[in-house]
Amino acid sequence: MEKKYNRTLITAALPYANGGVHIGHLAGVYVPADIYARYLRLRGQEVLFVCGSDEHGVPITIRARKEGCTPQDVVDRYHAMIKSSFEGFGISFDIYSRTTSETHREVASDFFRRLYEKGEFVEKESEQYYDEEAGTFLADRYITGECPHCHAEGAYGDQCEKCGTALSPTELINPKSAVSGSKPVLRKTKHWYLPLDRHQQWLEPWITQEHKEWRPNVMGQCKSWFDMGLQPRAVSRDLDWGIPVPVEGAEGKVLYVWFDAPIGYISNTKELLPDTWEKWWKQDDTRLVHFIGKDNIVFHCIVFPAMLKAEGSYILPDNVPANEFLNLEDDKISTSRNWAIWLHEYLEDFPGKQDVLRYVLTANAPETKDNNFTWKDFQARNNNELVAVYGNFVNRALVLTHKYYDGQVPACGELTDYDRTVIGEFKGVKAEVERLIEAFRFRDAQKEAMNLARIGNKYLADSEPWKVVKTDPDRVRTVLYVALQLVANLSVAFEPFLPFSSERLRGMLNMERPDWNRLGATDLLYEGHRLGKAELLFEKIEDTAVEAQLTRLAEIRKANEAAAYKARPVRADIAFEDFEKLDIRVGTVLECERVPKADKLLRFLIADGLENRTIVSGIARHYKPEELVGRQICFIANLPPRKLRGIESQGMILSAENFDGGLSVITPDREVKPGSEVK
Ligand code: B3M
Ligand code: ZN
Repeated sequence: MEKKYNRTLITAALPYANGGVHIGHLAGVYVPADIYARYLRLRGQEVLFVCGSDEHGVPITIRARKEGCTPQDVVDRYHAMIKSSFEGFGISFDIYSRTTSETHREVASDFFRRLYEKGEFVEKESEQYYDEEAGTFLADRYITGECPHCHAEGAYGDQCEKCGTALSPTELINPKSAVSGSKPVLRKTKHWYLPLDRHQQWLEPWITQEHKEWRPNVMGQCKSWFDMGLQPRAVSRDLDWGIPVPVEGAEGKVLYVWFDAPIGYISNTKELLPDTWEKWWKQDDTRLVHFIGKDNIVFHCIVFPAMLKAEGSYILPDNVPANEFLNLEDDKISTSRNWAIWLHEYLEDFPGKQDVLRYVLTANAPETKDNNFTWKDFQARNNNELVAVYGNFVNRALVLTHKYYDGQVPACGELTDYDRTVIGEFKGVKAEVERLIEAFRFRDAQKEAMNLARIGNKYLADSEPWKVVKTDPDRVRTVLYVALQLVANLSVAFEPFLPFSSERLRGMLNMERPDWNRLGATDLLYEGHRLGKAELLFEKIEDTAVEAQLTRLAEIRKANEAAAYKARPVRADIAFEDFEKLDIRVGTVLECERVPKADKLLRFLIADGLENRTIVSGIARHYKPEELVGRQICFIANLPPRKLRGIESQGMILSAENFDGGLSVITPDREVKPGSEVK
């Protein structure tokens, strides 16, 4: 049965305030949510779009400890930064607040207390690691040790990053507290659990039968949780950062971050609308939609609905369109490895080009599977689609109108069959875009919008008004009239996707804010309407801009490799006499040249203080021969001669091998006489 909804409450996952937001977040959550919100508003529906920073949880305390500041300092800094990134990209939240707000503390505490009083929790004692030196229980992330599976050192209490296995802290071999470095001990502690096992009986049919329309990736994850059987989940933690558990006997305990964070959607609504918030959360003619990334599915489809149901007065989500992940240049985006494009950096590097990124991220949206962002594709989509198709069409239509009709919309003459076919095509776009957006298929919806521009370009190319103007001015009037209607339609169709460009385009058209319901109409601009000034809607992105980004990523990759480098362990001891057997000398390079047909080898003639000697060395990839002539090098002088490519090599040149395989010859610090010994 189709429900009758009168308003839509849209939430976007609350980003953790312990780092910036990057293109993965934008593509996965915030751009699709924003497209949806803008679209519904354009259609004249009652919409509320809510988000905010998620400011509790262990990672924030770890970051604070590392930086030597308080958790509040950390979240203050990142909250401001995240908020301004979202504003920069035109993410049209009605409110962007934070979970350290006073309202949130109240709402979350009340929520917990209510479940507690209704007997919706189970209390359980368990044993957990405690740091006696620091006098604190340890979150899983605060305990490190040897991985029981791959035996790597430094595995965390919740996961070994080396082999990826999920762990529990008691599995670690030789556990160590990350707070004091001491050996933690097990201590009894009490926590409150949400008995999800009890909720499975309604959750499972609610999702698998009543919400068959949810995305397959979402449904798949839910089903696998149900198949494993839901387990009680602790909703409190022993931690000093968070919202205190508001019941007696809970000193030193706070709400688990995943308990308070989704309540943030509610508190932010209440903060914005203190008098009417309940209609958004408690009236079943409100449709609730959560936009999230795939790693948050279980919390939004299972845990939060169970909390809402247990509370008893709230509606449940109607859909949870979760996206998969976006990779960057074929590698997983990673905050810790800085493998990301940060929004605040993009805004600095490409000022005024927010829509380009919005466009590319939607075109590559990871809706059904993980997807990849590359700078080359970014450039290609900008240059070949936004500039060559959309911008080009708009520019031709406007410039011709300025040229032939002094910037006024001409009168439409008689339509030909061809005109009617074209109009028919663009009339169809509205229904198609609507169908796709409502099915959360934003990629395809944007493609449809772009189709309008393709239709327009082809229409102008086929009709050639610049040629016909000499022979049939009436025809040109009609062609430009139709083309201008198409341009106006583009500004409407793209409004949810590319709001900045739509606004600029409306300026060029001298047009009011669009009404979605008029999309497809052929009288968006009237005869005689005066256009604004024509400008370029999009600019080409040059190779140099893309290369600068690729260079930056290459540097990050290099730095990561360097950081991952571990020195090779020292070999077994040798006797001193063995060392003395080696005869290492300094020589001066007299000649150096490539060995033909051997791309690794260089032939050296070395002055060694006796007779000159020839040495062949495999360092051709690391030096140009002329760089080395005249330089002093070190070589082993008493190795038996060896033939390499037909050349007798009398010794071995010493070089240091960098972690990345690069070779660097060893040179005495001050010049010495050729033949000097190295000891
Ligand atoms: N902060 C996780 C994340 O950013 C979490 C989302 C909370 S939504 C209530 O991936
Ligand atoms: Zn491991």
